[in-house]
Amino acid sequence: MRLEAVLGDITKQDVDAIVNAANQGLAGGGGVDGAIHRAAGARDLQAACREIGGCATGDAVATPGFALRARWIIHAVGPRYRDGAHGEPELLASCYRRCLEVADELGAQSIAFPAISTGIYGYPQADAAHIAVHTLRAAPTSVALARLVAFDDNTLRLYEAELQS
Ligand code: AR6
Repeated sequence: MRLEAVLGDITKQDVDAIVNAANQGLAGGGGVDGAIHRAAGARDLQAACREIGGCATGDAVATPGFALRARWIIHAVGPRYRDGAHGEPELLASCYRRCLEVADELGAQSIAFPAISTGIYGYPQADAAHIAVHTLRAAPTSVALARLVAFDDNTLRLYEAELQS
């Protein structure tokens, strides 16, 4: 699998599946979740999420992409960061692994990830970038391309450093 990092808006990515940084209730919210709901069509996406009902922290579920260019949205629920000693690294790594597993089940060839948990959920950006790159590199998958979409320059720099290491 090719792994790359770009600066941009995940809702604009031309990939088979984009990942949403969701909450356990799949209830929508701010940050990237709000942007994805607006771009996909909030009514359709809310109805699809309601039908699924919810998702555990560390897990991921798929809905259609509706008005997005991406055919699917994979909703992953990252951990809320407390101090790093409450299973946060394992739960964040699990999100990335589960997204690839769901992508494989869907037959998606390309997937774009936001920096899960690093906004409202408070995960330190450098630690989260390390986990994202190392987990994706180690995961067995049929996905051909995984793109890490940074929404700010600092996150992009962190991804680039991890990709070079
Ligand atoms: N494209 C790419 N990345 C983005 C975009 C975008 N359009 N918008 C924001 N980001 P957050 P979390 C980045 O807070 O920390 C929601 O209310 C943002 O800069 O969206 O996992 C959910 O419903 C940051 O780097 O997600 C949950 O309740 C990253 O996306 C909760 O927030 C993640 O920030 C989840 O919090």
